[in-house]
Amino acid sequence: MNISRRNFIKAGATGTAALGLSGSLFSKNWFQTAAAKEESKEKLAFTYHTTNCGGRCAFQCTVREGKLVKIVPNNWTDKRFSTVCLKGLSELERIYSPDRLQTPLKRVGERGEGKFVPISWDEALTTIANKLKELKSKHGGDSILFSCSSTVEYGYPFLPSLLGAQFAIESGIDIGLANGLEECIGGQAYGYVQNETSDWVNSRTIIYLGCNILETTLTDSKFFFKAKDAGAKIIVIDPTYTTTASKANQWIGIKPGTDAALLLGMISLILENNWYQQDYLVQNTSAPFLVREDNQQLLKVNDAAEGGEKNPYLVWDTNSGSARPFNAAGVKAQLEGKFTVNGIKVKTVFTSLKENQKQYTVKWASEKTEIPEEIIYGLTSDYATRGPAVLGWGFGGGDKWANSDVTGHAGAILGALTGNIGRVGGSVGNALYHGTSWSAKLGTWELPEQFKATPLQMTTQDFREKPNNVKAVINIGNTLQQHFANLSKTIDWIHTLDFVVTIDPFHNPSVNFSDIVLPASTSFESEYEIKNMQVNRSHVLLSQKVIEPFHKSKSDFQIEKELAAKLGLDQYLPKTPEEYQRARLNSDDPALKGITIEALIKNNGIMRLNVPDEPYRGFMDQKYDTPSTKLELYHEKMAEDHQALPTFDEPGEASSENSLSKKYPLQFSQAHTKYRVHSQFTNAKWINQIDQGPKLEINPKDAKSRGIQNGEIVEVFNDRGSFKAHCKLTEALRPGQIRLYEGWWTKHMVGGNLQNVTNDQFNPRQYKLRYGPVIPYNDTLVEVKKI
Ligand SMILES: Nc1nc2c(c(=O)[nH]1)N[C@H]1C(S)=C(S)[C@@H](COP(=O)(O)OP(=O)(O)OC[C@H]3O[C@@H](n4cnc5c(=O)[nH]c(N)nc54)[C@H](O)[C@@H]3O)O[C@H]1N2
Ligand SMILES: Nc1nc2c(c(=O)[nH]1)N[C@H]1C(S)=C(S)[C@@H](COP(=O)(O)OP(=O)(O)OC[C@H]3O[C@@H](n4cnc5c(=O)[nH]c(N)nc54)[C@H](O)[C@@H]3O)O[C@H]1N2
Ligand code: SF4
Ligand SMILES: [Mo]
Repeated sequence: MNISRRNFIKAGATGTAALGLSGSLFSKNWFQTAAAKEESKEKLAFTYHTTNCGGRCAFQCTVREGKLVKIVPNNWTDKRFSTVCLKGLSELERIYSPDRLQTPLKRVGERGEGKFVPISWDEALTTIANKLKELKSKHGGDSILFSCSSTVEYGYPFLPSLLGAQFAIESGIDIGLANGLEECIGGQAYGYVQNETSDWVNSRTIIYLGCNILETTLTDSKFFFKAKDAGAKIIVIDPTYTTTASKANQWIGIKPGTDAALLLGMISLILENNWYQQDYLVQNTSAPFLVREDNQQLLKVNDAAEGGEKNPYLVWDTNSGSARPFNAAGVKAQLEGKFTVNGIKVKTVFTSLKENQKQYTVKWASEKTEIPEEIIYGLTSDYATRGPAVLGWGFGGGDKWANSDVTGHAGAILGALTGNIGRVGGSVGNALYHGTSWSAKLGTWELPEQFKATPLQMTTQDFREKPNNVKAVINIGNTLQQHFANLSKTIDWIHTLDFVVTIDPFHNPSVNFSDIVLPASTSFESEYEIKNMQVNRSHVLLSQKVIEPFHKSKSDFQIEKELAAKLGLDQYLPKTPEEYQRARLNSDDPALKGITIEALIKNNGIMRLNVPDEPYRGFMDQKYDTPSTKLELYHEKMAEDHQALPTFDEPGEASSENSLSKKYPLQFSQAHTKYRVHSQFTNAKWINQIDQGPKLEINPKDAKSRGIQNGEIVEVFNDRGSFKAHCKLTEALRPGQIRLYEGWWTKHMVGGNLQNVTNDQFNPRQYKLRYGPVIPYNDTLVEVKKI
């Protein structure tokens, strides 16, 4: 299964109907494009889109006299993936945008002022290399932090090791729900659903919880509609009436930040109505394990040591009427009950769950979520009784809230109660990115032993406040805007650093805070015929050079290589991207058999792995990557935080229980839009014709009470800061919530940046969880006023 986004960046293929393009574009001829044959000055090149959008469309590009003039979908072996969206098509214009960084720059004004002079590559790289050498020798390699945007495919795989530096990508982002889910299932990263989306045709009920898949994984929309056509009931739970909600069988509006309450209410209904799968719970989960009443820990053979297969947890064996190891031969575990073992009072995890759930009646859930009781009942009945069911969430719904771990945990329990994990047509987890598919283990390029990166010492946001050794940030992309909430704190931190570098094709807002700026090429440009390669959606994709590096830009590969040379260390690196990709294909994974650079070139850059034709389905053997190999519903280490079983927790900030809501009564949501990928395409002129600049969306009721008319300029503010934008009145948003799609550059705003107001307060208990605390961007209270 695909597990890492670093090499993979959430994958792709699309339902063309959603794109609103004229029908003729989608004729067969267009897909097959014969045009190039007629023009001798034209060449075709094959690549894929590296933007972090959930897509991963592969392109056949037409280059005429050195210029990219046409993009059409490349032919995948699996034709369902042959797609492109407006953003892909708009690259024809955007990569030639005036916002491109043209040459290396050196800062001459204050940090943040945006005053630079052009310098040569030699001066830029020499300055950087000398500074990094100096920092490493004075303060150690860990004083250098590489902070990388999620879209950057060649994320400088060697320099952090050569320098002993730290490397961060999406630290504290998109891991809130996975934190809760993966304690139960075992580590996968990002907590993707267990089954590939093409398995949804086998589902009877699909619930999208805070997941706007028809915009945020456009290319999986055909699997959404196939499932709907095959009879799945599709239910969207979202505070906002979204594109996905509009195509579902049912939309359930929910009060933001209360997803855990809804899932807890559903768990109670399943328990009360005996809608749970008793045999599944006994065989595949920790439900029969025994919880000690005295210290809330699980009873094991040796209680002084960690539990696992070798030091098994005990269950109550109905055959012998005694406590025995869960994995001992002949044991028949009892699901419910209270017992005394060696004088210690214990009860099963299932019994504890039932007791913990008593407080979460459907009435309680209805009050918290503002969803009527009968709707919660119908939803739960659809989920638990119609057959295989998917509970699929996104990354921008319940995830970007301080209480997201509870939601993830409750979701895992729902999947376990109903036997929907490791089941055809079932799944629980993140439904975006085509995040689950057949995969293969690529080979690596090894550096000599002495070169090792320093493991990331904390969630990057904490570098701003906790004692640490970071003195230089190499920002690859736009992380200073995107990867930290509460921008003024980020700027204060930046001002304390010795050295800041940005490497990006565009003059994004992070650039202005940098001492040296390097113009990177886009994913279409390269000095070399072969650019990169990845395993995605059960295929291997190779990207070729489409055009020469534009202006004086260089590819990330070339920048890393030349910087390594300045450090006197380039002899350890691959000489060309091709050499690197050959090393990665050098693997004994049978899924890669016969897949070579030559074969990939012959196949226009796409080959299916040697894997079965059917959809990937995880955990069909019911073996999990947990200490007990079972689904672990009870989280011992969270007992002192009252989260051994999911226990409702109000949002960190955006809750009506919070007294701050009197001063700042509106919750500020920042969803992701089909028109952009985060902070990319804000400057795509063709798309800007449809999506004309930032619009602060607000319900007419909230606008009226503040005397705000459609289109007027408003200020959004709280104690952290403010920003200004034109407003748009819309009934799609519920009263009490406002929204601005994330990612807009500062220069596109009427004033400020949306990140000025976002909540950066971590939930302390989440430091104990596997991915650390999540940045609660959406858990933000604000007020709005007319200017
Ligand atoms: N307030 C708020 N903030 C958020 C979010 C939110 O919902 N609300 N969402 C968060 C989420 S989920 C995510 S994943 C992050 C995303 O934020 P990022 O990971 O920063 O992603 P992008 O904004 O797409 O930025 C990509 C940058 O990389 C540059 N780039 C593109 N290709 C290349 C390349 O080949 N080489 C180099 N060197 N640069 C390249 C682009 O020009 C762009 O400036 O944002 C997070 N920030
Ligand atoms: N086109 C495009 N595609 C993208 C991206 C992009 O920027 N552009 N970004 C990619 C990345 S990195 C990510 S992380 C994903 C994000 O993908 P999604 O998670 O699908 O995106 P969002 O729009 O952030 O949030 C999903 C929905 O959650 C809802 N929501 C907000 N708060 C709550 C809540 O408390 N409860 C519930 N139930 N719902 C809530 C929002 O109204 C929104 O409709 O998209 C990926 N795909
Ligand atoms: S931005 Fe559009 S074209 Fe690019 S990968 Fe995503 S869906 Fe495909
Ligand atoms: Mo993300």
